[in-house]
Amino acid sequence: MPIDPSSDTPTGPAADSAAERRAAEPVDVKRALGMYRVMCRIRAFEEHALELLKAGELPGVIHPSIGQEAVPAAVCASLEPGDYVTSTHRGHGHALAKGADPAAMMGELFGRASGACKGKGGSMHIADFSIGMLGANGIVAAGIPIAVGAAQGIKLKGEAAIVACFFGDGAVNRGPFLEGLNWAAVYRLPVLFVCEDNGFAAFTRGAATTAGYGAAARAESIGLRAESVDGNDVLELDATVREFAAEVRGGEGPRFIHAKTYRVTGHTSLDKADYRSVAEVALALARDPLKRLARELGEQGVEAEIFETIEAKERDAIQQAVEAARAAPWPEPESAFEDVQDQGAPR
Ligand SMILES: Cc1ncc(C[n+]2csc(CCOP(=O)(O)OP(=O)(O)O)c2C)c(N)n1
Ligand SMILES: [Mg+2]
Repeated sequence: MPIDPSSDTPTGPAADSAAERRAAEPVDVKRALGMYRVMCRIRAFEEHALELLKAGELPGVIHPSIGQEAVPAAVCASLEPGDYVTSTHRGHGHALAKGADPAAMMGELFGRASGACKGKGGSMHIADFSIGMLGANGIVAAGIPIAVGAAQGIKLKGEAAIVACFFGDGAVNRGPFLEGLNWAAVYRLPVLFVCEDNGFAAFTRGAATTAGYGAAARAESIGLRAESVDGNDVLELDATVREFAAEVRGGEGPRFIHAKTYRVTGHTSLDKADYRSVAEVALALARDPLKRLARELGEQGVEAEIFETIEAKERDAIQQAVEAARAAPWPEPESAFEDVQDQGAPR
């Protein structure tokens, strides 16, 4: 029997309210198509990157988020340009959804001077402060205290912004998760915590390493309003994010969303993920967030051509980003000493 990806990790309390919230309102087609566009952009970016890696055109590896696109698309649909996000090692979707330029991101993957970090960061360290993207991060759970610190800064300065903090299901078993949530709750900081539960922490299933009722229950135990939602249903996510983000923005303190999704690829571009069955992956593919939204909007009368046009446009834009990155110069060797934090370092 294949494992149902929707039920292999603990989901905790309030699993039904998100679905009820979503069912209670008519679909805003324009907003839904906007999220569809963002999901297509993320999918096209990563599929192109995987091809380029296979062809030997890109150095290193990437951590693809194919199958998980609904989470950043829905979360960032409720963010303002002045809001912030913190990310993970699997961060392309977070940056793109927050408005990062695909050409600058592709330039970064190629290691070129045109990259978002001038070619010094690579896939796993993309940051762009100009759009509030505070950085991808190779250390599991390290984005959590960064988000909380940013939110403390916002509060001290009396700003109106909020922080969306993305992290994986593996992060909930590390110390910074408790530290960060506790601090945010004590100071009622404007953070929307978003656990992207893709079923795995590297090669291990979440259920094998997570005790009790899981992420949302842990957040509730600290006093945060928390809910588990279907992370492959962008409309369900959107309905919950809108409500929770409005509360965070209104000064009600941090909120927590546990989004159940599925990592369709391996952990990295090198991982064949043969520790799971073909049938299990097929089950997840049937829940693909892009196809699901297209099917549902189609039932409401949105023509198939609209989805095809959006998808083709996003693919073209990414292809152009690839060509721009290929043509961009390498960083000058002297630039290795620019943008480096050296305060207090011995000379
Ligand atoms: C502190 C720390 N421990 C271990 C690792 C090695 N590692 C990299 S990704 C990963 C799994 C993370 O799982 P999860 O948080 O669920 O994120 P996902 O990869 O599923 O997106 C691990 C253990 C690391 N990068 N940092
Ligand atoms: Mg995971």
